[in-house]
Amino acid sequence: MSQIGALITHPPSEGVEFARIEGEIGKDKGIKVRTLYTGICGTDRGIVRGALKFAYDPSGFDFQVLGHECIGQVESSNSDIFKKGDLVVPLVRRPGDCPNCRIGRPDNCSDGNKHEAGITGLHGFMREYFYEEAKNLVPVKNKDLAKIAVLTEPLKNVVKAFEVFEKVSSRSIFQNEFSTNEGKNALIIGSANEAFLYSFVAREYGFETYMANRHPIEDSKLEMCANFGVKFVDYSKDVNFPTNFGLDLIIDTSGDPSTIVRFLRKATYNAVVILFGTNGRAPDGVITGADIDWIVERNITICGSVDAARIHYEKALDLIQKWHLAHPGVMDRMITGIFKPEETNIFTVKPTGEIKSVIKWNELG
Ligand code: DN4
Ligand code: BGC
Ligand code: ZN
Repeated sequence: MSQIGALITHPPSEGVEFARIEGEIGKDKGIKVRTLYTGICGTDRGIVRGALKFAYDPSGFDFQVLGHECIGQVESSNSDIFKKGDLVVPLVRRPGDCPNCRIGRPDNCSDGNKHEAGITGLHGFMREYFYEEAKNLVPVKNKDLAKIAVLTEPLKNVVKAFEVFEKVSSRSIFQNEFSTNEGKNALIIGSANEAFLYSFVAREYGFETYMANRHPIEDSKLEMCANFGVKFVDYSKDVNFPTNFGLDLIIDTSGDPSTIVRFLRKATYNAVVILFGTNGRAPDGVITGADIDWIVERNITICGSVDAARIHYEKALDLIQKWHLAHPGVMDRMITGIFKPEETNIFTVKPTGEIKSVIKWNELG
C-alpha cells in the first residue's frame, strides 16, 4: 500500500505533524486529486492550538488530515464529469440528514450533523493526494487560476454572507434613489484574509468601503486596499471614526465583542450587521441598555453567517476570474507566502504582512 506525506492533527488536542499516512484512504470515492495548494486559515490554526473544541477525528481513525482550503488537479477519474488534468476545488462541508442538508444547503444545517473536511470528522486536503466524488468537486476552467483559486474556499463564505445581506436588507428600501449602493457605507472589521475578501465584495456591491483595525497595517496591505478602492482606518488613532456619516453595513471578522459594540453605535437606520469572526480569546464585552435602544429604534439587523454552499463556490470562482482580469497580478499578491508541508511552524507563527499563506504540494501537471 502506498504511503504519502500529510499534515495530521488529533483534535481537539493541540499539535500538528508532517507524517506518512496510507495513500489510498477513501479510494472508493473514485476521483484521485493531486493537491496543488492548500491555504492556511484561522480555523486550521485554532485546531493546531487545540482551541477548536468542536473539531474531531473521522470515525475509525485516531488522527485527522488537516486542511479545507484547496485547489487540486485530477489525476484519474471514474466520472464523465472530470478527466485527468482538470483543476478542481473540493467542498468543505458534507450534508447530514436535516431538511437544509437535503436541499443542498448544508451550510444552513439545522441539527449540526454535517461534517467538514479537515475540521469535523472528515479528512482534509493537506496531503499529497486524496480521493473524492464528483459531487464534492467544483471545476476550475481557467488554468491561469491554478494558484489563486485556492482563495475560492475563503471567498465562498463571503459570497454567502452577502446573500444573507441581500435577504435581510430587502425588508425595507436599503438602496439609494437610483437603486444602487453608491453613497452607502460599509465597514469591515479586521484586516486578515477574510476582511480583504469582504472588502473587495463590498466594493463590487458599490459600497464606500472601510476596513478597520486597532493598529496600522503594512504598506503592502494598504496597496492591496488601494487597488480595490478600500480605505483603511486605524481606529486607535482615528478614535471617533466615522464622525460625519453612519454605517449601513458592518461585517465583523474580529470576533471581538467590544469592537463590535463600539461600531454598532455608528450603525444607521435599517443597517445590517453580519457577525463572521469567531474568537474565543477576545475579552468579554458589555452591551448596555442604550445600545439596545439604538439597535431597536433604527431597525438594525444583526445576524451570524457561517460556511457556504456549492453555488457560492461557483460565484466565488467567477469573482476570482473577474478580479484576475480586472487587476492583473494583484490577486497573486493576496498569496503572501508559499511554504513546504514540513514547515509546520506556519501554524503557530503568523508571518508579518500575511494575507494568505499557502502550502505547495505538487506542480501543476
Ligand atoms: P484571522 O487572522 O483570524 O482574522 C482576524 C482579524 O481580526 C485579524 O486581522 C485581526 O487583527 C483582527 N482583529 C482582532 N481583534 C480585532 C479588533 N479588536 N479590532 C479590529 N480587528 C481585530 O483570519 P481570517 O481572516 O482567516 O478569519 C477571520 C475570522 O473569521 C476568524 O475568526 C475565523 O475563525 C472566522 N471564519 C469564519 C468562517 C465562517 O464563519 C470561515 C472562515 C473564517 P490582528 O490582531 O491579527 O492584527 O464560515
Ligand atoms: C470554513 C467553513 C467552516 C468553518 C467552521 C471555516 O474556516 O471556511 O467552511 O464552516 O471554518 O468553523
Ligand atoms: Zn478556512
